[in-house]
Formats: sequence, structure tokens, C-alpha cells
Amino acid sequence: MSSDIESFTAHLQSSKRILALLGAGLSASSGLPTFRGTGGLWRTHDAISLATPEAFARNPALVWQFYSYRRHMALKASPNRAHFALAELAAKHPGFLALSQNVDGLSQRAKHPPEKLQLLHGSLFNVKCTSFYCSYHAENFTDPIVPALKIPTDESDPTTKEARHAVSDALHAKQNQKELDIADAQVYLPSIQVSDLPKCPECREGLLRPGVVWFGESLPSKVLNTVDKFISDSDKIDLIMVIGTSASVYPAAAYVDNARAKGARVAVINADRADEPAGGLRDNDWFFEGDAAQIVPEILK
Ligand code: BV8
Repeated sequence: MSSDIESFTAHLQSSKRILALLGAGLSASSGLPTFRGTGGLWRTHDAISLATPEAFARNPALVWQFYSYRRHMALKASPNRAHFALAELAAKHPGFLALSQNVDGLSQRAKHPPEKLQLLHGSLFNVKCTSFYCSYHAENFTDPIVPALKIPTDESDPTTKEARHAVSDALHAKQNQKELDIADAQVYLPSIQVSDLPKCPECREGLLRPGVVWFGESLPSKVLNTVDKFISDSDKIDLIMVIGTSASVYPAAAYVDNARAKGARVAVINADRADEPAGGLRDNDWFFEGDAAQIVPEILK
């Protein structure tokens, strides 16, 4: 396995079909937290209590606070040089397709051609109606999406474990030690009633939800079909770049093996040398260790 840019560039230039699997590390230099790293979203939050349909059914106000906070931070962030370099490659290379696990909208804001960008896990800036009979879905960049979800002026995230425990501790004090678990504490978070949450403008009764793919939900079939067609239409995939991802969430991570099965060589760009895709790397693969925002523009120029 190599970190030699010259051999990579030579292979890139001769490649007809190229995939890129994008993860949270691509946006790290734009100031957005990853999921598993220190301070990562799944470290500072209870992932499963915020990013599943069950969590939303149980406590839509808390889940909306989590996504409203991430929308706010993503809108404040800017695409970095890696987003722009990938958009440039997409614009000029006919056989390139990016598979993004990111929901932050930064690739889109870097003018990545939409037909060359498949959003495997949706977007923070899509919303859809949860009413069974309503098919409303739309882009929405309003921040806050409703007044009740306004971010605290200190821009603290009210859904971190610490924030929730602090509320619960305060409530313990106030509730003269009556037994109180975190779930109860949610009730006492800034009083956000379901009626204050985003409502469907079409059916006027359904609650809107973030247009992201939660754990336990299938990826959008249109996206899956497009990616599967790109792979199956190719006699050979020459290269898959695996950029800023722990490649630990499926079925997205499986695209690395799918590309390999079609002959692809693998180039990993990751800040952590230990984060190789399942199955490891081969002699004719590459591992470029460091910040994607520095490395990606370098190896794509
Ligand atoms: C589904 C949107 C089935 C929400 C997300 C096998 C097959 C199928 C499913 C499963 C399976 N095994 C387990 C499952 C279930 C589950 C899963 O994969 N669980 C994991 C935890 C094991 N998968 C699912 O539930 C999927 N659904 O399969 O449905 C089904 C079938 C039929 C019917 C019904 C259902 C849905 C998964 C999608 C979940 N949604 N996001 C939201 O964002 O809130 S996942 C979320 O986490 C992200 O989208 C992303 O995909 C993932 C995080 O991964 P990364 O982006 O890699 O981030 P991470 O922090 O892990 O890593 C960052 C990397 O960057 C690190 O390597 C770090 O070193 C590096 N880095 C950091 N800084 C830099 C850097 N690199 C370069 N430069 C830097 N500066």
C-alpha cells in the first residue's frame, strides 16, 4: 500500500470510472463534528436516542432540537477546499460519482454537480411530512425552522448528554429528589410542545421530520438504484476514493467492497491511519494520512 501521490495521479488520469465514498471527516475542517471522533456527535449524544424513528416518535421535540442545532451549525459552516476539488473533478470527469454519507449540504454549496452526487443518508435541509396520507417533502433552509427551535444565544447544543444531565440534575434538586430519569427531564427542556414543531404546509396536520435516513431506515431506493446502476453498467471500476469516513455504517460502507469486486483500486484519505475500510488495503492501494481539506485538493490537482 502506498502514499505516493505520483502513482495515484497517474492512475486517476487513466481511470474511466471513479467512485468516492464521502464521510464526516470531509467536513471536519469546515468545523462540523464527526460522529465517532473526540467530541463526535455519537460521543456527545445518545445516537440511538436521537437518530431513529423510534426516538422521533417518543420525543419529537428533542429530536427536532438535535437536527435544528445541526442545521444551524451546517448553515454557519462553509465548504472547504476538498469539497470544491471534488466538485471540480465531478464537473470535468464523465465517469465520476460521489456517494456522500454527509447530510450537511456542503458538497452542494461547493457547486458539486447534483447528478454526480448521491446523498446516501439524505439531507438536514430536506423535510418531509410524517402523515401517512401525505407525500409532502421539500427543501427547507429556514433557520430556525420554527421559532420554538431557536438555538440558545450561546449556541450551546441543548441535546448533548451533558446538557440533558444538567437539566435532569437541576430537576432532581427542584423535584425534592423524586426519582426522575432522563426521559422525564426531556419534558422540562425548554417547553417545546409538539404543536410548536414544524407542521406540514400541505396537509396542515402532519408533523414534519428531517429528511435524513435514520438508523433502521432503508436508504432511498432512487439513490440505491442510481448507484447500483453506475456500478453494474461499468465493465470495470478503476478507483474508489474513501474520504473522511470510518466506513462503519452499512450499507454505505459496502460500496468499497462492491467497487473492489469490479476491479477498483482503493485510495483512503483519513486523519487516522488506523481507519481502513473493512478488509484492509492491498499493495496497489493508497493511504493518504491527514486532513482531507489539505490532501484532497493536492491529490486531485
Ligand atoms: C439500514 C443520517 C436496513 C442521520 C446516518 C448491515 C447491513 C445493513 C444495515 C446494517 C448492517 N449492520 C448494521 C446495520 C444497521 C445500521 C448500521 O450500519 N449501524 C452501524 C452503527 C453498525 N445501518 C442502518 O440502520 C442503515 N439502514 O441498513 O436499513 C433496513 C433494511 C430493510 C428495511 C428497513 C431497514 C441506515 C444507516 C444510516 C444512518 N444515518 N446519518 C444523521 O446524520 O443524524 S449515519 C451517520 O453516521 C452518517 O451519515 C455517516 O454515515 C455515519 C458516520 O460515519 P462517518 O461519516 O464515517 O463518520 P465517523 O465519525 O464515523 O468517521 C469520521 C472519519 O473521518 C474517521 O475515520 C476519522 O478518522 C476521519 N476524520 C476526522 N477528521 C478528518 C478525517 N479524515 C480526514 N480529514 C479530517 N480532517
